[in-house]
Amino acid sequence: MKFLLLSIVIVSMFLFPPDGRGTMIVRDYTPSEHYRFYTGSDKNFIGTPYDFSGVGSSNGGHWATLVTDNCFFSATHFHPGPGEKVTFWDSNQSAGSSYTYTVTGGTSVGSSDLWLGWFDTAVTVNSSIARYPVLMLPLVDDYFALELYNYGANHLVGRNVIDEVGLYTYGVSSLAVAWYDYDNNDSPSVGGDETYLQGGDSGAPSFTVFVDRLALTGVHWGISIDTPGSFDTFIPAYYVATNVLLVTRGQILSSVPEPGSFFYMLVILCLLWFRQRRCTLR
Ligand SMILES: [Ca+2]
Repeated sequence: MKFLLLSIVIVSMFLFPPDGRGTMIVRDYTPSEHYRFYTGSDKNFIGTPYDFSGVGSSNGGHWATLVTDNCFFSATHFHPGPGEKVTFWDSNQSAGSSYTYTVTGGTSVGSSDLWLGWFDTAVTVNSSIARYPVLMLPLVDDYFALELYNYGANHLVGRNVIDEVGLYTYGVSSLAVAWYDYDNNDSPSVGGDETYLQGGDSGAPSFTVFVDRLALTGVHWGISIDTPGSFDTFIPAYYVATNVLLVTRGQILSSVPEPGSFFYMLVILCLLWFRQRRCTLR
């Protein structure tokens, strides 16, 4: 496992003033390439091959990434609260079909900054809104050098490459994070698409492409300044903890690659054990 350098000075995004939340920096930002809802005839959006319909936003600038019929990921320090409305678009055109749902609740996943929220009703099955799987690779090192599609404020999409995955001690908590630098020197190269997160990006997702489809790796958490770079909460580390919460709502995360039957059995046994204990304690 590659651990983060403790000399990196982190400034978490929630330290930004609420009314001054910036938009993700994309090194050679070009609206026709990086703005999902660009309307010009020269549109050449880098995300065109992929389905971003499951990434929704609220009028409050909060982000929600759909993972099951009713439930979504966001950030504990910056998420849509109960009563807030979240809109999803089923294409890369803001004038196209959109669907709006009201948040009814949510909770942090353990002591992490990962937020699991839910809507009062299931996102309609006819809307073709994506529910994203989590990328579950066998080893932590397998995530090193993975190419990301980072979604950010104002519906921008850029790219970056994971440099580190590990635990970061923050206050009394140890958080599992992925870190990617902003140094114009990535391998594989992402060229002018390289991203550097800003305050308004908190709670939005990072994906990687697995067999031509998007799979979740992170939710934006913070940035480093001395060595410019961005932190995501590393979702795979919270896969089981999220399912412990989801199973009480009759839902479950999906993952790619498809887990072996033994892994499934293990997860289900853990969940049943947990549920039984909860019932016993009532
Ligand atoms: Ca980089």
